[in-house]
Amino acid sequence: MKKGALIGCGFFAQNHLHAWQELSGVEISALCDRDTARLRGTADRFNIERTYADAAELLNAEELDFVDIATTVQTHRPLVELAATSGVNIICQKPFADTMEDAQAMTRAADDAGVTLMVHENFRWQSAIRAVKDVLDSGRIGNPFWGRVSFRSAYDVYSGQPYLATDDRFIIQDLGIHILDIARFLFGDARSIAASTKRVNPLIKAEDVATMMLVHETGVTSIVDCSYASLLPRENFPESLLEVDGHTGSLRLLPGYQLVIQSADGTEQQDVSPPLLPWAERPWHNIQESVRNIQEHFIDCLNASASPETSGKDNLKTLELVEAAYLSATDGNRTIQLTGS
Ligand code: NAD
Ligand code: 89V
Repeated sequence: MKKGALIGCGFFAQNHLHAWQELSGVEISALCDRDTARLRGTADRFNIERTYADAAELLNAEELDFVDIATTVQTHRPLVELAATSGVNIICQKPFADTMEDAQAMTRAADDAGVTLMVHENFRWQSAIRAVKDVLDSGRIGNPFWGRVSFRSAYDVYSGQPYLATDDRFIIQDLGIHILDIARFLFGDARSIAASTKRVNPLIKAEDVATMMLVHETGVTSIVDCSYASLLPRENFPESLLEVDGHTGSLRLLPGYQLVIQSADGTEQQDVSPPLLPWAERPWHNIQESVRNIQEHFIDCLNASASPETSGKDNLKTLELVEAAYLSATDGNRTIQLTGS
């Protein structure tokens, strides 16, 4: 049995706790939040007795295999470094860091301490995205040469996550980071990126629209486009739509989780809708299922002493794309060459 503690009992952490409770071989034995009302409410809801207002106290007092850090980005570095020096494994929410320097410091701290560090980069764990990856790996559409990963919505994300309206960065750092990670997952690491951003909603501080073009090491060119300012006939939140063209066919992941595959054998349509877990609610069920899947992967990796798919080191490459996209957008949309971190 792996024993963990959750740090940060806010909006999204409730999903983590539902998922931990559903998984076997893992138990969340303590909670930490500096907001006492949130701490108490979450402890009561999930029936967890041991609670702390301070993460250092938690780590001093508890015998843990891991901590699950579900705070916002500003506190990730101090909490990850604290957990690493305490010798516990770490799963940390995205965005992993505000700067590459912070991200590199955290991966170094984990390496020095010999602990596993995984970033909770969950979109690639959505079942529809996994289904697309399986088709690509099967070779049914041949070698992909072009792709598009698209997330366009007018869903009100600000009421659940008010910081999204006031932070200095918005859609690339919060959502684009997932969509860029999906592009990496499907098409491989990127060699270059160019980006354009826009703020359409006058009531928020930062950009709510971003369009990016990536050239991948595999030779794929991809478009990654995100918007929270697109009022469409059908609201698709929080679906990522996909288009991939390969040498012998193509695929499309259409609204409603409909996957259409065109190959020399003809057209096939599959329903790749995510299951509605007992604790989940529409339309978030797609994200909620991916939370369960990524947390299960984390425990599997701890049990097998294996490196997680979205380890801290792996996530440096997604973060480098985020940083390069902002640089491009503020510097005439120029193409930025990536170093591979
Ligand atoms: P939130 O503000 O609702 O919750 C964060 C909580 O952390 C708060 O209760 C706060 O008091 C607590 N906290 C902050 N610093 C702390 C510290 N040092 N010690 C103890 N407690 C501390 O935020 P949220 O909306 O739940 O988002 C949390 C993270 O989850 C963000 O990084 C966000 O980007 C991410 N998120 C991820 C997904 C996803 O699909 N992966 C979805 C939504 C949010
Ligand atoms: O997944 C996320 O990080 C969320 C949302 C889907 C609203 O962008 O913040």
